[in-house]
Amino acid sequence: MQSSLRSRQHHLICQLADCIEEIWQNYLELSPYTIPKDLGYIEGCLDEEKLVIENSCYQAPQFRKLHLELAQIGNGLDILHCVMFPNVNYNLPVFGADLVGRKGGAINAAIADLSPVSPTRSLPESYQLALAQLPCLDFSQPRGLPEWGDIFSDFCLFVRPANAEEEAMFLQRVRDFLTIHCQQASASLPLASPEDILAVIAGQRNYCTKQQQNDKTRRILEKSFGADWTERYMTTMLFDMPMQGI
Ligand code: BLA
Repeated sequence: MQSSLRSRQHHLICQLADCIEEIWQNYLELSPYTIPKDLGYIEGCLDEEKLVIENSCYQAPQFRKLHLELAQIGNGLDILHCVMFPNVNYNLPVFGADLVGRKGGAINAAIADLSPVSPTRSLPESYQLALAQLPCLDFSQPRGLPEWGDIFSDFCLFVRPANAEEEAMFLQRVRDFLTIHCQQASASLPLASPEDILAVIAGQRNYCTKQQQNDKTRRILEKSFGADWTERYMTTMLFDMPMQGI
């Protein structure tokens, strides 16, 4: 699963990518996921700077899509994007993470969350109990969520890590989120009632609709690939919705 881009990226992105794959391999029964053939490795040009995207995807019994994306713009801006979409017959939250930073410089945005998709907009009780056990963290530069960010949970971490210590704290917190999530998912039972499944579908569709409103992501992609390609990429690769009915 080694990628060529990874070794050239900001060290926190490289560490987080390794951590995500390690936990997926240790806790989940991974199987291949077919990426649309032109969307695995992508190159485009942004203001004459090259944009490179590397995607790797898996699936597992509880997850319809496990997506890890690494991107680099020119030789400077590094991005990690990760989403774990549960199968719609499991009432599980969506794990998401995004890191945006300058190679050799700071990570400007580091966000990670387990976002509820149930009609009550709250995490399953077992998640709340496990997450409440984690120590309180104090970051010197917390960041505020944009308007579409009402999909995120109370446990959402969105910061600009100020130094190596804060970077390590962020990495450990994501490791804890992923470990709790994989343990909870492995122990969870599929939903039986069509109404419950339809509610999860609606929740995941809302999550994707909101994420597709992230103009900062859209703008970066549009500059390199144009509006049509970006719309297709955001709706098929980054935040594809499950079908409306079953
Ligand atoms: C912010 N995402 C950003 C920013 C950029 C990108 C450039 C602005 C950084 C900053 O404000 O300092 C770019 N992110 C990308 C690109 C890709 C990407 C190009 O993933 C993919 C090719 N975004 C996600 C996920 C979450 C997320 C899964 O993809 C959360 C779980 C969140 N990104 C997120 C948020 C912001 C952000 C909340 C801040 C948006 C804002 O302040 O308006």
